[in-house]
Formats: sequence, C-alpha cells, structure tokens
Amino acid sequence: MIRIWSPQYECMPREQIKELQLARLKETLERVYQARGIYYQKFRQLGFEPGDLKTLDDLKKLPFTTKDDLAQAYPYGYFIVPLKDVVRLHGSSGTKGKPTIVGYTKRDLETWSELVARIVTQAGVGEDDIAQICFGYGLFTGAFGLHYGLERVGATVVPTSAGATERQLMLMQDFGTTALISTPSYALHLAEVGQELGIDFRSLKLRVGLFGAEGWTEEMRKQLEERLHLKATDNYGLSEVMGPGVAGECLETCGMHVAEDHFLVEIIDPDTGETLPEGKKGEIVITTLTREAMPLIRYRTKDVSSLHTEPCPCGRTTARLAKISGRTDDMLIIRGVNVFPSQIESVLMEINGLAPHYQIVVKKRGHLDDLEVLVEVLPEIFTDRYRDLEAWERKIERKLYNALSLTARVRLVEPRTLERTFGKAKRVLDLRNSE
Ligand code: DLL
Repeated sequence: MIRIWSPQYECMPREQIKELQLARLKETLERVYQARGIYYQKFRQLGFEPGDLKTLDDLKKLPFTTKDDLAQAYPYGYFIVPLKDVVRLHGSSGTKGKPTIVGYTKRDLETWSELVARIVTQAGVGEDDIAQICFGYGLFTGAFGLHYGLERVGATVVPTSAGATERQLMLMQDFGTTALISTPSYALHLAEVGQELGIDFRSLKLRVGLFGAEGWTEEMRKQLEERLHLKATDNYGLSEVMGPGVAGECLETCGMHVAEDHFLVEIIDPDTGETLPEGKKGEIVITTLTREAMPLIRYRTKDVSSLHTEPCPCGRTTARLAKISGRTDDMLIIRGVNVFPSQIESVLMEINGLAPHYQIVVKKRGHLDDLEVLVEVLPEIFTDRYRDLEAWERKIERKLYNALSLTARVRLVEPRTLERTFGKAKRVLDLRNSE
C-alpha cells in the first residue's frame, strides 16, 4: 500500500489547491505589507496594495526577489518578525562571500518537519527504517531538515554528518542502515570506498537513497542504484525558501511532487521574465505561502526545470518538477554554444569503464574558449598503455561532439585523482575571467 503523509493536502483536487494557494498568497501579501519592511517599500513604489491581488495570475504584477536582494539585506533584512520569535538560523551553502541567512519561527520549524516527513514518506521511508544522514550538520539546511522530518515519521535517525567515509561504512553495516541521506556525489564516493574495502553492498540492508542538494542525471541514478544496490530518489529544496522539503520524488520517480500548499512555483523564461506554460523548461521561481519569519515573493532560484500536472500513479495530485537540469548561472557559453554540465555528465555516465568523477575546465586559448573534460577511469580498466587511452579519449570526444555540437578535449585520468567533496560537488572550473 502506498503511504501518503498528508493525503488531505497531497491528494487535493487541483482546483482546491489553487483556491488554497490564492487564500494563502493573499494572507502572505497582507503580512509582508503590514510588516512595513522591504516588501512594503517595493509595493509602495509600484503603487500596489495587497487587495489588488484578485487571482493567482495577478502575482505576475509583482517584481522578482533575487539572491542579490537577499545579500544586500544581510543578515536579517527580509525577516518580518522580531528576532525574539526566530528560533533557528540557517544559511546558504555558498562558498563565496557571506552566506544568505534565513530564519525560522517555531511554526516554520513545525512546517519544515511536516514537509520533510512528506518527502521521506514519498520515498517509502517510515518507522521501520534506519536512516543515516551524511549531510554536514551546521548552517546548511540539509542535515537538520532531513533529521527532523525523519524523526517525525518515526525512522531511527543516525546523524553521522559528513566525512569520515570508512566510519560511515562501518556504521552502515553495524547498524543495518536502510536509508541513505546524502548528496548523490557523496553516495558515489561511499560506493567507491566501499568497493575498495571489499564491501558487497548486496549484503547490506540499504534499500533506498534520498539524494539531493546538487544536480545529478538519470545516468547517475542508474550508477547509484547498481553500485549501492538501492532505489535512488531525488529531492529538491533551497535554504532561501526553507531547505529540503520543497519537492521530492515518490517511488514512481517521474518528477518531484511540490508541496503546493506551502509554495507557489512558477517557471519563467530567464531572459524575459515571462511566465512559461506547463511543461516548458525555464527558471523556477518560488513564492512562500505559509512562512512566518521570512516570506519570499517570486524568488528567482536560478534552477532550471519544468512543471507537470498530469496524474501520477501514486495518487498525489500535486504538480511535479522535472529533474533539475542545471542552473542558469551554471550554463556555460562556449564558443557561442550553450552547455549545461548535466549534458556532459549524461554522455560520460553512458560510457562503460569511466568512473562517475569528472571535472569540466574552461579556459581561453588565444581568443577562443577551450573546453576540457577530465574524467577518471575505473581502476579495473585503467591501463598505462598510452595508445589505448588516447584512442579512447578520441572516442569520447566524438560522443561529446554528437551530443553538444561542440569540440571538447577529453583527458582520462587515473582513478582517485580528482578531488572528492563531502558536500556539494564542484565540477566546473571556469578560468576564462581569471587568466
Ligand atoms: O541544498 C537544500 C537541500 C538539502 C535540498 C538537502 C535537498 C537535500 P542550498 O544549500 O541553499 O539548499 O542549495 C540550494 O542546491 O538552488 C539547487 O541549485 C541545488 N539543489 C538542491 N536540491 C537539488 C536537486 C539545499 N535535487 C541549491 N537537484 C538549489 C539539483 C539541487 N539541484
């Protein structure tokens, strides 16, 4: 039997979802207006009053909120409740400059646990599971978010945090971990170290992975499922609007169900800002509908996806986000051709003998952009016969050319030579402006 955490919201007829969204959106606008903060000023400049919003479509009249807006208001500028009512702070995982800070009231934390409980249940995790959280505990929302949601559904939480991979594997075996919570890249690292240690993942109790916090492809999913011997599910969120729990796959794995009673998702054309119709690919824009401490209106996530509402066999009626195919600021323009790192990953993952560890390096050669892809070869395949490697490199280059219409140089490197991260993988090195 399919377990649904909040059927009253997750299986609501779509018309009712829209009504609920409209009612909650009106409340949100009223609250941010009354708070006399940044949104009040923005509305005044536009001559907009909350009562002017009559339909969901009217939301388009309001301007976007961007990461830069949040940075300028660092740290608390977007909070609309007194700090004494804020019981937790988190931040974005950005490494450059100051993090983007978000605050939660008690009720916000309640909501967060409920929404993560939904995505955990969607992935088939419940009270019988032992869930190992390999996200770093800290300002990053991944660990704490999953932690409370998993406890909410009654799973046994193992908060191992990030790193110490051999120890993670030991505990995974000793505790009989059934659910793995991590970034997809760290899950691959676990698989790799486990293999080196001679661990047979088929003999472990692992059965499901909840992977998120970074982009990954269907081909990567296949690898994870084969190597770790589990069902790999995707979940999406961002600290600016809450953290994990915004959207997650059910076991049908045909898109990530959005918690639409708490978030209104639009897909826009990143260049024109126009809202795109259902099914079209564009940038995800999110409006929070119930957040108390820090409501955000039309937040531009820079993540690229599309929205779908055709019925899902699981019975949930909420709209689904397709797998994130990249970020608008991740898109590389190389000699005029647009390339998302995920396109390169898809090609590499299809080739037998390559390890799922790669790095994309973009440089200037004279006036021309130069794209180089470094990719590790699996240890069992690695050969020091230069001639073989070279022929193989040319073959991969041809495959990349067919997929991207772009010439890339491929360099095969020895196993375990590219850097591993415990958190989000850093796969693109764009050196064009730093040379
Ligand atoms: O990564 C929240 C999260 C934690 C989601 C754990 C899922 C699991 P931030 O650190 O603020 O928050 O980073 C948010 O990460 O805008 C996306 O670019 C990327 N991202 C998150 N989930 C996915 C995903 C957390 N499933 C940024 N697929 C977002 C692709 C993702 N990218």
